[in-house]
Amino acid sequence: MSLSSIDDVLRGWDGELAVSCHDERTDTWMFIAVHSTKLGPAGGGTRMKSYAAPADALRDACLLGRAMTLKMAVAGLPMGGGKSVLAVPRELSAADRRHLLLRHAHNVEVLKGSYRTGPDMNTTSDDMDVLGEVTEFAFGRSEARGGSGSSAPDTAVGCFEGIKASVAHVFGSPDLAGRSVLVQGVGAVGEPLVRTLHAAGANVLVSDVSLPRVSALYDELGVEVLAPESVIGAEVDVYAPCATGGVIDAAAIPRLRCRIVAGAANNPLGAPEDGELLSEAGILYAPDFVINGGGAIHLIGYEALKWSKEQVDAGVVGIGATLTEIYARADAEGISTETAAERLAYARLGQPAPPA
Ligand code: PPY
Repeated sequence: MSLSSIDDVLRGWDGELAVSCHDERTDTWMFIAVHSTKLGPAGGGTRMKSYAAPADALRDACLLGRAMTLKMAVAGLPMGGGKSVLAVPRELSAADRRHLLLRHAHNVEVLKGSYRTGPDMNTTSDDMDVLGEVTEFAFGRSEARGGSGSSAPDTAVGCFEGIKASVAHVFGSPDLAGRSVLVQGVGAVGEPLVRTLHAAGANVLVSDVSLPRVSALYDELGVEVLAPESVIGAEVDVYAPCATGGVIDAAAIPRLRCRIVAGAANNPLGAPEDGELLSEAGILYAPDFVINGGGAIHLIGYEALKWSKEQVDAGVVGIGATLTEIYARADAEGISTETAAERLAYARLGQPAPPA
């Protein structure tokens, strides 16, 4: 990611506000980006990660917060969008991690419910339990502490439904038997996704920067393992990025040999216009904020809306139908699927979509 200044980040951002502080004990920059409260309190997870510069972390929070606004709107949830980033300089000791989480919980509490957090990259239900000692505005606490537990399995289910809808659009049938699907990143979401795809008869390929993770799946399911540098050029029906964002950029797109990009990673595109480049390359793109909405549906459904399991499951499975509708609109209007999805979100927000 390029080095950027706070000036670049906030001038170009259409969100409501970003709050920040620096934690001296852990040398961590802490950001909360509240992108929109138009449809309800801003919701979005807390990400813990290292960045080259504080402004890069702020940019991540701002763009991820915007994606949350679109995600909530498309999923029909009465919430706005936001995100937090704890830009740690290194992996923290347990005591330092707890200190940082308690400070973050205090910051969330200061926002009095206008921003509500949850687990995200490198944070878990256990971390939400720590936040819960200070603030009630943390979704995804453990079931023992009154939360709805990990939303990752439901994110995987939504992604699976989205892959089927995408395969149906391109190949005329949602049947995954014999279809090749490459899952990049086999963590909390990617791993259950691999199992579901495998059970559905797909020819699953996996890649992860962590060798133990992929070798466990190789031993158990016999899935093919790809080196991280072979992912972009892999000849597969579906490429499912389920790890970090920014993997599909102007340099990667001409090298892609897949028919479909449909994965659970947030912000997989390097830049907004990369959605158009994928479309021009004849690759069907499942917009991230639609296909990865299962986690938000799980957290908000169970905890804010008090939905039953049947209602949450129906919401998560509905991601397939939402994508089918977006693909039909994109075809009918001659626009990219990213643009069609953004227009759907902005229509629900009652705001004009930014120019494509
Ligand atoms: C995500 O879907 O990326 C999230 O961050 C999930 C979420 C949704 C609502 C509150 C907290 C986290």
